Amino acid sequence: MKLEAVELIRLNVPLKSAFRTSFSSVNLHQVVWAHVITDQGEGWAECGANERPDYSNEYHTGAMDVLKQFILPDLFRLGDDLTAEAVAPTLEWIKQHRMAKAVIETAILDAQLRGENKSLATYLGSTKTRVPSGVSVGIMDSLDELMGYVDGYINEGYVRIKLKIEPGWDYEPVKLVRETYGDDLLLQVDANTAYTRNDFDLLKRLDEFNLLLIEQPINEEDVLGHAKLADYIETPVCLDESIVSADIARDAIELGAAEIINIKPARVGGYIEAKKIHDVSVANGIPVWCGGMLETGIGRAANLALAAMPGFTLPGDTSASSRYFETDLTEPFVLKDGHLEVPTGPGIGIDPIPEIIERFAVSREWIRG
Ligand code: OSB
Ligand code: MG
Repeated sequence: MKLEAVELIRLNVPLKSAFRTSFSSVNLHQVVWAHVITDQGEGWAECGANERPDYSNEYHTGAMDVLKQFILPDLFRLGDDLTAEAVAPTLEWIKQHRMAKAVIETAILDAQLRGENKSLATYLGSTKTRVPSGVSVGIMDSLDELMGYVDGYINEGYVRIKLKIEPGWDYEPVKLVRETYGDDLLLQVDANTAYTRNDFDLLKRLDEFNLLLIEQPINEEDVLGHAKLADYIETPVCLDESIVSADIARDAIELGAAEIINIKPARVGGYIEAKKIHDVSVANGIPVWCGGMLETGIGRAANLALAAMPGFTLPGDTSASSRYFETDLTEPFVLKDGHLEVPTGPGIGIDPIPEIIERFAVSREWIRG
């Protein structure tokens, strides 16, 4: 396969409601897509980087810059030797920048698989035809507002609720949700690194609520701190931000820091590395689930293929399009009986709708080899 041209598209897609985490509040999904043209056909992918370097060190214009200056020239230079599998080894000299690497590897993989008439789910060895949907619920201004959203999601059929927490918004909201819906509700929390090693007693108070897990309570670089916390509390510690590669996953598991892992392909450099994390987790008896970055249908389709792998034994943040957007950029993903169907078409199995790209695109730029 040969890379002929790449279109980088910046999109601003309105969210139905503001999504607040311990690190930001957003009401617009500002995102970059890669649209690749190869001699075998085209491919699409969504970049996980946020507008600001608040979830990880990556951000839009940074990702676009490293793509244009370093990543794309190297991939054009591969000529006929381009394959999705060759992307990561070619780019290994570029430190980190995993979200930028992931978007281009995924778009190339989409083109490659479309050319082979094979679905991403088949490529990954996925076994399920549908996956259970959880929903990630942001920090709210009041408990009343929170309960309005949680109630709506439960009525729609979401099978698991994840509450975003931060100091001052933890014990009370979790207690209220647990007491309102009872012990059968699958409930978990995500702190996005908002706590420190000094907060272990505060986090231990959550033990009474029988949570599925607590996600990334402290700094992403403090893997040992998470191991200490995992010893101290009953709630299983799940890592998100800390797990940027299969090697780190292996080490975090051995340390006892990762009792569960949230796999986000964007964060780890793409679906090939994500599969390796799945494999090392399964080999060690560690459950995994698929995280999200508020993706449009283009990113969501690929995440569903991953979430259908056998080790994904917990519901993911793979919600329906309607959880985020009035208008998605693909055919919307619809919740059926608490599940989303895994696309079966070639590649990511779904196409963007050109008129809707035009509606939300703020810039489109072509780069040629
Ligand atoms: O930590 O999982 C996270 C969204 C943006 C950045 C980080 C996270 C999230 C979510 C939402 O929790 C997941 C989703 O519904 O896509
Ligand atoms: Mg998280």
